[in-house]
Amino acid sequence: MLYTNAEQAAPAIAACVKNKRHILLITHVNPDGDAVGSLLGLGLYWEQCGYEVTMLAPTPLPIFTQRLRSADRIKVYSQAPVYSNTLTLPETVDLVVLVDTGDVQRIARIYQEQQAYLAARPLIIIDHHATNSGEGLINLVDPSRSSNCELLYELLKAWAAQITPEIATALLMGITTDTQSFKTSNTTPSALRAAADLVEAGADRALIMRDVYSNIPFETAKLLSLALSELKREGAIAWTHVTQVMQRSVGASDDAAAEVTDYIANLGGLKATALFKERRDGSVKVSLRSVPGIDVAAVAQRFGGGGHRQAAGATLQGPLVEAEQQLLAVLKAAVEEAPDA
Ligand SMILES: [Mn+2]
Repeated sequence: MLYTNAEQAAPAIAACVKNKRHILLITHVNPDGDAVGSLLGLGLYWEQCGYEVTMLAPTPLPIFTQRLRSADRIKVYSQAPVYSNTLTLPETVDLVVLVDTGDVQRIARIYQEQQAYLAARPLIIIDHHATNSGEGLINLVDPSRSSNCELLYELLKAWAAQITPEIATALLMGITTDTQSFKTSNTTPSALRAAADLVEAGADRALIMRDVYSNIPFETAKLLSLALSELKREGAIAWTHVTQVMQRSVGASDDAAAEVTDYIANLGGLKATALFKERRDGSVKVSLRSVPGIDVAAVAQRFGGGGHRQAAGATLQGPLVEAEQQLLAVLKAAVEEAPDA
């Protein structure tokens, strides 16, 4: 069943959850603020209702979310004990809920290693990616929402849920980060209203601002300077890259490249930007941003990726130079086809 609206989905999700005891919440690989906010916002609420809840991220949380109260409640699959190599998921789980995850494969190793486990349990998907394939028993997919956390807020509101300051802070984190601080085109009146309601419910706005925006590690700034020195422009497109050598030379973390993506997305006079990040295994992660009218999700999908019209990503095979050439050709065509954007 596919719902595109929280109010319509609320009774069906509530009915499915009602007779369950142990809920496993999972989000996407390389979780962002919206992913972490979604796990905590919904997870803490269901805990408050008396369910046993396990919150799981495929890979470690970004630094800026780690000071959220309860962030340490989230288990990280890739940090499973080395002796087993595969994290054993609790047998008592009788419902799996995927949040902020456009495609089940985006739970990465969990998807590959836990297929039998997942197949044996009902799945609910709650997401805001237009590219969501809707593989759950119940799917709530509303691409009009700025963030999955905004969608979850609508769902909690439909349930007349009690939103504690802790839940409010988690959800506001997701709305704030997915709208890049209320700057993106999906900063709708409803996103702003949700944020206002959450502040009213006691969300710690100051903590989010300090941790997300005034907390850039020194090594990340050094990486930014290296990446900006390689910035290139052709017409209305600008791009740059982050190599493993660059990253290692300044000791930057794996998620430092996100700062480069954000920085170049804020340059004026451009229609699209791309950051190519070389991964340890030699594959290349591209992060695309664009102005309204240019659909970078469609560009990403050509390479097996996905995301939103104005912010999307894909993983390409290396080497870096070839990945750049292939992707830029498609991106240029997309920009040229939309002369009015
Ligand atoms: Mn999101």
